[in-house]
Amino acid sequence: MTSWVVIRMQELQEETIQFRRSLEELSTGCCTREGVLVIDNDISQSELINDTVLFYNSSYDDGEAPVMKSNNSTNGISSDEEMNILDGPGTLYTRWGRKTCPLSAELVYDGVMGGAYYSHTGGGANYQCLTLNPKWDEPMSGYEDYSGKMYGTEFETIHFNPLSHLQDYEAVCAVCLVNSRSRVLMIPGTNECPSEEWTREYYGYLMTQRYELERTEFICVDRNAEARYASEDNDQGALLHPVEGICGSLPCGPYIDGYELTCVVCTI
Ligand SMILES: [Ca+2]
Ligand SMILES: [Ca+2]
Repeated sequence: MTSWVVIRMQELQEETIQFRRSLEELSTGCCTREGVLVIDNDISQSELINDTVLFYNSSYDDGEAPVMKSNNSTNGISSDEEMNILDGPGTLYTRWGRKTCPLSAELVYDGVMGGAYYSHTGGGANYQCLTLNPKWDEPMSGYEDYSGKMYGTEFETIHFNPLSHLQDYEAVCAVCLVNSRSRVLMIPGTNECPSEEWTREYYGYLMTQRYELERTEFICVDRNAEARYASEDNDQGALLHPVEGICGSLPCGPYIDGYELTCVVCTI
């Protein structure tokens, strides 16, 4: 038998923890809880525990929170973990400079930062979060001239006190899954989110490759960045430098000439 349950997801702060808690509340018959979940019709404890709850594409009423339907027909799969993966539209972001995710998100995978060599004019401009578990499909040994090249990504922060201890170390990264918030925003120039409705996932420094080198992109690197173990040799590769604001073309006053820009990654 298939029964449909309509669940309205509202603002979730610390969503992972609260979502799990709210499932318990739902299973004991609780129907509403402000800011967590509102369930429109009854769902029994056995249905929640024994059946996998699958959330299909959400639809939006005018001005309403996303509405999700769960089909709790039995399909033999049942776990909280499954529910967490499927519990909403969700979103993903890359946490540059750390190999773990904050409590507000779940780790999808961690890896090392990669990119094109700092002086190469071709290849990709964007930094990558490379898996530490690569799989191959008919690779050919040796170098081929007609190829792009992927290098590791080193901190070049010797002149920037907050990150100077990372000089020449290779940066790590993590891809993080947010279950219930569905929009992600990186704001350059601040380490605070726009309002309390937003969840600050992480904050840090805006970084890119030095202005005299080839162009990469601007990314937000965690304030407490980590490096790959024992990677202090100067291997070069793609590089990470802090970004200074230049006032004049930028409005002076809010921006101070030569100050290194902060950044924040927020979800809602
Ligand atoms: Ca290195
Ligand atoms: Ca400076």
